[in-house]
Amino acid sequence: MVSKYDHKSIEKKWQDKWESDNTYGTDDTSAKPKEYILDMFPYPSGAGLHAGHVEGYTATDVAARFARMNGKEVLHPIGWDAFGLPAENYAIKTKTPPQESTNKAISNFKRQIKSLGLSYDWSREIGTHTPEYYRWTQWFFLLLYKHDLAYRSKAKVNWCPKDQTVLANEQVTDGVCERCGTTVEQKSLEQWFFKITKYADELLGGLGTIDWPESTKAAQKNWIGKSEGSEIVFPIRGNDKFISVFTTRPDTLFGVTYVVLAPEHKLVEELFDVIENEKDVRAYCKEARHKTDLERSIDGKDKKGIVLEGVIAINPVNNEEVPVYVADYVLGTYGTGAVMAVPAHDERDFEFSKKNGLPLKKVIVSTDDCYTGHGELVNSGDFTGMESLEAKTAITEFVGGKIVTKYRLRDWLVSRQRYWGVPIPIIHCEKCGAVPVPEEDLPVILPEDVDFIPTGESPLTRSKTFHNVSCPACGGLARRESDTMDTFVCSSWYYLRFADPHNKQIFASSELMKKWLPVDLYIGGAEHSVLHLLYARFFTKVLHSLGYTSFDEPFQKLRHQGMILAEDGRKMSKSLGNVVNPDDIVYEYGADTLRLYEMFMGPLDVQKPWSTKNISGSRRFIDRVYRLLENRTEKDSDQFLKILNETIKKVGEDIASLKLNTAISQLMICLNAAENGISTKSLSTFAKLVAPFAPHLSEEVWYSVGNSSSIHKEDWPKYDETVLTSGSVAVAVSINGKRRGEMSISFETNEEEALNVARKIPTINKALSDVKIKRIVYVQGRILNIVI
Ligand code: ANZ
Ligand code: ZN
Repeated sequence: MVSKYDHKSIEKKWQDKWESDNTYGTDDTSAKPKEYILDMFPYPSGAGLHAGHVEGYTATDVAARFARMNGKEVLHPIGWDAFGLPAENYAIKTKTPPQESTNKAISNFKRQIKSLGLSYDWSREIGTHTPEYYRWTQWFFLLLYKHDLAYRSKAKVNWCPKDQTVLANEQVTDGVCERCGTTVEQKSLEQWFFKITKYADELLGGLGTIDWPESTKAAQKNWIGKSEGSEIVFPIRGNDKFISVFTTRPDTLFGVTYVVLAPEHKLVEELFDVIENEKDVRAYCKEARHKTDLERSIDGKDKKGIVLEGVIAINPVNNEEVPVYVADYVLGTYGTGAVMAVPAHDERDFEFSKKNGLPLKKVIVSTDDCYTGHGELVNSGDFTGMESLEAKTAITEFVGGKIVTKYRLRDWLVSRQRYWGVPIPIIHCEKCGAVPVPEEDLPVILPEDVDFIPTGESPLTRSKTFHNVSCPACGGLARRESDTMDTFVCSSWYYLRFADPHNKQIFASSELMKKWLPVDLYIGGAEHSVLHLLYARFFTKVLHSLGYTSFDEPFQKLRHQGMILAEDGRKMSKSLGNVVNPDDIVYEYGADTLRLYEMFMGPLDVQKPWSTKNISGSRRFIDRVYRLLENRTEKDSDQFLKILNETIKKVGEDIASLKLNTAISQLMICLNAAENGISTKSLSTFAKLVAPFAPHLSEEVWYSVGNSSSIHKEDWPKYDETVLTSGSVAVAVSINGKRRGEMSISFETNEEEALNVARKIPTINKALSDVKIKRIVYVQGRILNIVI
C-alpha cells in the first residue's frame, strides 16, 4: 500500500533533482525543431508573486512541457523587469537603496517560482538592472540615435509634482497621477524621444501577420490611430492669415457654422492684434494649459470655449463668413490643431453649439438632430444629391484642399528624471552639443552612492563623479545626460537577449536570434501590455530594417491570461485584505494542486474568481491519481483502453489550443475510469498526460512504476486510431432511472443514434410504446436514461 501523498517532501525532492540534472536546460546546438515559449517577465515587487502570475506562468509551463514531450527543443526563460518607480518610491520611504530592495524582491520571486516547479532554464536568467544587461539597452539608445531615430526636443509633458517626475499619458488617469493620485500639471522640458511614428504604417501592417487576440490588435490599431481625411484652408477676413483644418468629413463642408482653434494653436498668439477680447482669451488659454489631452478629449464633458471677437473665417466652398472659437476639446497635438465645426453631423460640435447658441446646418439627409453617418448631400450647392464618399474627394478638389493621412501615434518620450533606471548614454558639451558615449565606454554605470530623494532634477545630477566628464569629441569639460530611460525601453528587447544571454560582443548573435526567434507563444496580462507590445514591435522593426534580424514581428502568437479575482468577486488588493498568497497554497496543498486548480478555473483568457473550496477538489485529484498505483491490474479493460486513447487525443488537442481547463476535465474522466483498474503500462501513459499540469506527481508515479529517468524527457503518448474507432462499449439503458437493459454501441454514438439502438431492445421498446419521452440523459459511453 502506498503511503499518503506527501506533497512537501515529494515536490522538494523532484525540484532538487531537476535542478541538479539540469532537466530543463536548453540546448542551442540541438537539431530538434525549436519552440520559444515566453512569459511577460515580471516586475519584482516587494509583494511577491500573485495568483495572476501563477496563472500565466503555469499556462506557459504546460505548453513548454508539452512541446518538449513532442520533440521540440524548447526555450523557456525568465528574468526581471527590475527598474522602475515603485522600487524608487520604496527607497524614498524606507531609505533602502533600490538595488537592495530589488535584489531582495528578486530572490523572493525566484524562491516562489521554483516552488511551483516551473520548467525555466535558469542559466538564462536576466535582470534589466544589471550592467551586463543595460549596457545593451544603452547600446540600443545609441543605435537609434545614430540612425536618426532618437532626438531631443522641448515638449509639454505631464508632470507629477509629488513624484517629481514626467509621466507618460497612460500613467495619468482622469488628470491625476496613476501612482499617487496627485493632480498632474503640464510642463515644458527638454526630453528625449524615439521616432516610433516613422514606423506607424509598418506597425499597422504587421498586425495582419500575427496570431493575436483581435481585441489586442484593435488596441494597437487604435493607439496608432491612422485616419484619412482632408486639409482645408479657411482664409481670415481682412487678413493674410488663414486657418488650415483637418477633417475626415469634407463632404460636410457646407454645414460648417464656425471654426475652432486649439488653445495652444500658434495663430491665437498671432491674431492678438485683431482679437477684441484679448484678456479673456488669454485667460481661457492659460486655464486650458492645466489640463491633459486625456481630460480634454473625454466624451460627454462640458464643451467650453471662447469666441475670438473681431476674427471671421471664410468657408472656401461658399464664401460664407463664420465665427472662430478657441476651445480645449480641440487638441493642439492632433491633425492641424484646428477643426471646422459641423454641429449637425458631429457630436462634439453638436454639444458645443448647443452650449454656445450656435446654429446648425444639416447637409446630409437624415431625420436626426445630429447625424454622424454618411449619406446623400443636401443644402450643398452643386454637390447636392451626391453621396458622401464621392463628395469627399469632389469637395476637397473643388476648394483646393489636400487629401492627407494623420496618425494619433506620437513619438515615444523615453527620458525620465528619475534615479532607478538606465542612464542615457549621452554627454553634453558646450562646444560639441550632444555627443554619444563611445560604444567601448559602455555601460555608463548607474552610480550607487547617490541620494535618490527626488527634487525635480534627476538625482544623478547631484552625483559629481557621475556628472562631470570630459567630452569624447573635444576632451573639454562636459556633463553627462542625467535622465534615465523609461523602463519600457528595457522590456522592448529582452526577448532577444534570452536567445544569447551572456554574449559580451553583441546584444544577441544573429545565429542564435535566427535559431530561436520569433517567440512562438507569448503569454501575459492584457491590462498593461498595449504599450509594451507596441514598443517591442517597434524595436524589432527597427532592427529588421537595419539588417540585424530576419524577422520583423517579435511575438508570433500572443495570448492573455484573464484576471483572477478574489473570492468575493472583487479585485485582489492588499487594502481589501483579500489577496491569496501562492506560498500559503503551496504549503498547505502543494504546487501541483495550485497549478491544476488555476488551470481548471476556467478558460485561460477570462476573468475568474478564486474559490478555496475548489482547491480541495484539485488536491483530491492528485491523491486519487497517486492511489492508482494501488489500483493496478494485469490487463486493461477494452472500455478503459478506449477512454485512455480518447484522453490522449483530447488532452493533446486541448493543450495545443491552450484549452487547459477542458484538458483537465478529460483527465478527470479518465481517472474515474482508471479507478476500476489500470495496467502499469497504462498508468505510465496516464502519468505522461498529467505531466504538463502536475509535474511532481507524475514524476513520482513514473519512478514508482520502475522508471529511472525523468518523465519530462519522455515522448508524448500516441493514441491508437483503431482503438478509438473500433470496438464498442457497454451502455446501460434505464427508464426513469431504473436499469432495464444494456446495449453495445461505439463510444462516439450520439444521443439520437443511441436512442434508436435502445428502442430495438424488446423491454425498452415495450416500455416506450404509447408514451411520450419527457427527457433523455445520455452520458457517452456509460448510460442512457429515458425519462417518461
Ligand atoms: C469636420 C467634421 C464633420 C468632423 C463631421 C467629423 C464629423 P479622427 O477620425 O479621429 O481622425 N478633429 C480634427 N482635428 C482635431 C483635433 N486636433 N482635436 C479634436 N478634434 C479634431 O477624427 C477626425 C475628426 O476629428 C475631424 O473631422 C475633426 O472633426 C476632428 F460631421 O471635421 B471632423
Ligand atoms: Zn566637446
